[in-house]
Amino acid sequence: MSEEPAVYKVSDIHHQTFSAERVRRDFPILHQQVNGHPLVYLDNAATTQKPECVIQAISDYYRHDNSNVHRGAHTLADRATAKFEGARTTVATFLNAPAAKQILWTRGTTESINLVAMCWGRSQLHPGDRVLVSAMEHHSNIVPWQMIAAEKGATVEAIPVDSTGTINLAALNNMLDSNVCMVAVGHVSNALGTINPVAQIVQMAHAVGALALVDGAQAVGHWPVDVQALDCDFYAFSAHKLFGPTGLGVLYGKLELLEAMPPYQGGGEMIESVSFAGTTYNQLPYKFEAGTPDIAGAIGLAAAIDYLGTLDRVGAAKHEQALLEYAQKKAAAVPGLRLVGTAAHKASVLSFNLEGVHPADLGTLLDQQGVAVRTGNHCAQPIMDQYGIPGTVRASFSFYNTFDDVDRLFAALVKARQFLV
Ligand code: C6P
Repeated sequence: MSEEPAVYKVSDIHHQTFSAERVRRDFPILHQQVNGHPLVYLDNAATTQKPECVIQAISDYYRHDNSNVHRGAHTLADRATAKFEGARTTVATFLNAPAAKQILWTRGTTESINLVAMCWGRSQLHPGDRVLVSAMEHHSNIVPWQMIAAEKGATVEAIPVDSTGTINLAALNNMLDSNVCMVAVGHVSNALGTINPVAQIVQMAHAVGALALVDGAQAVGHWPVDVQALDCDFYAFSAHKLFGPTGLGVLYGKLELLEAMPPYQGGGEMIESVSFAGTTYNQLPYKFEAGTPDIAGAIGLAAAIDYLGTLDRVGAAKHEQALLEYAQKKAAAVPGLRLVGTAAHKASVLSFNLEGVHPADLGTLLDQQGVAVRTGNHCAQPIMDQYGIPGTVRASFSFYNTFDDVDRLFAALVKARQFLV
């Protein structure tokens, strides 16, 4: 194994008591001017920024260890394989999964959900079966189900969501019957910020013999997740929303389900033996990992998780909630500002519209003042349609944001408003 350069040893970074100001120093990208203003990065639901140790872990891998995994008969290949499989164990520990082989690498949350739809759905769904998803899901937790349902003669139905962005559990209860095979819900809505009661939804699904998939894309960056406590059958997330690199995702699955599911991509690594008489598949997790994986990405994600391990995550979560409350108070004082997503339990996502202003125009004017937000339907068109709006402006906070960032957002908003209304 190569020596870790001293500069990024996570043991050197100690954040015993949470301080956003101190944590910000670990994220080089935050310290720049954009359009002549210090950057205020409030697009964390789209992707989180990467701490120096993640950037260095990836760079170090390419500088010292780059090789293909599982194949080589040489030292670099052994090092790469050890780091890559070590990263899988890091993710398993992070999610409290029973075993590392229950962690599959994918390209992102999107591919993780597609994998379940194609591998589990193709083998298990039958005509008349029902898949339930909430009305506020991201498209990646709707469309894969629609695709496989069309192929198998099943249906995809929306669990109602009310005007605050809260799932109607009574309606879900009425929808559940023995034809429901899968309930797939987001842990946190990317468009509204709602934190869904996923443990309860999993229990309700299991009570009628259905499986439950949780889309954790927007949850993992905010608090530690325990897949055994949730008892979900599948849990999906993307590394890039957890301070890791883009291009890598994770799918956790229960062992007996993963063992029983056929693979959906064929190629190298996923096989045990290949002949023209017939091919047999590799054991878990490799059965689902055809081709050369994103080795550097996995190493970067492990570095991100190690970094989070040095933080006071309870303190970080409290800080994010305080930012949200502060922003909500400031929003209430802006005439014509309407919050979209006002559920009782919310992650630090502030979605809103300003009367008479198109979200895209507002986003552009905020950017000109150095404030980065996302605008549009946030890949959650059904819930936008339900609310009769084309989209929203979304400011999403991470633990490295400050109260000053919130002040800058609202100062920029007031200024933008003068041009637009
Ligand atoms: N949401 C956002 O700005 P990928 O693209 O595969 O890494 O993640 C897809 C995805 C799935 N579920 C939820 C709840 C998500 O928020 C996302 C990605 C980004 O909100 C990009 S659309």
